[in-house]
Amino acid sequence: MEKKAGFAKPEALTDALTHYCPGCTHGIIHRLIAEVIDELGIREITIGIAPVGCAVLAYNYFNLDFAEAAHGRAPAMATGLKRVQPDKVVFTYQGDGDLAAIGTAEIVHAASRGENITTIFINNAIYGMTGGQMAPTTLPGQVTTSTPFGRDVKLAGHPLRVAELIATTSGAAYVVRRMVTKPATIASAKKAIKLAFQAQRAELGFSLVEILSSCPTNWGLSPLEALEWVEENMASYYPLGDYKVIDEVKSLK
Ligand SMILES: Cc1ncc(C[n+]2csc(CCOP(=O)(O)OP(=O)(O)O)c2C)c(N)n1
Ligand code: SF4
Repeated sequence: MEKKAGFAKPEALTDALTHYCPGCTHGIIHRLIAEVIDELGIREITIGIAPVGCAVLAYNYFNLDFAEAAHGRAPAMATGLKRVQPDKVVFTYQGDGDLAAIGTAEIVHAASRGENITTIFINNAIYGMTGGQMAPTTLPGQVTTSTPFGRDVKLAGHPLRVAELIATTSGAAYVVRRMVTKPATIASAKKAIKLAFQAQRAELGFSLVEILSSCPTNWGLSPLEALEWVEENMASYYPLGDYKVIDEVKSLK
């Protein structure tokens, strides 16, 4: 049967089958990024940086130039690539273990320096790839393999709100939080990704789109339950919203 144009695979995705678990929203986010790259016509000039984590093989799934960074170091690699090739569009794709634990210094300083790069930050409140250990973004009371009685904030500290933190940096131009649980929220996430890339093309500085994402496997939930868990538990601790949008970015809309 002929595919409807709207559902055709974006050119910016390869034909490779992904290894993501059923119901994992990494796949949805990959597709949104690819659709945006196609719509902006920037596939030939875009360079992605893959993280360490479940998205470690992202370079196999995107049909564009990709580099692989050591755990948490994607913003440093993106900085170098963008500085030597300022005409390229450079983005990092990072999970919460990658970006908000081992990579905290890199992301804070890249944003603070106002590097003209884009980060797509996947917050699924857990270390997915390594077996479901506590991440910096694990919710208070959340059971993980390393917090079997639930995260005790007195012992393990409080979850880190990354969008709010990065929005305080002077070099950040566009910092927002979205989720991908149903058509309306997915459409909103896509618009945010597009605006982030447009901000970079307009040389306005650092942009970060945090996306609340599901990990049904390590949360021990069905795919549908996991989406509900994002809406009911994650979105209340990590409110969706625009945390920093400088005027020049607003005028791009
Ligand atoms: C230097 C280093 N330390 C630790 C690890 C182990 N490690 C691999 S993935 C990962 C966490 C990934 O979690 P996250 O970034 O949240 O991505 P997810 O798998 O949930 O998508 C860790 C700690 C590693 N590969 N390298
Ligand atoms: S372990 Fe979690 S984050 Fe990793 S692919 Fe499976 S559902 Fe997605």
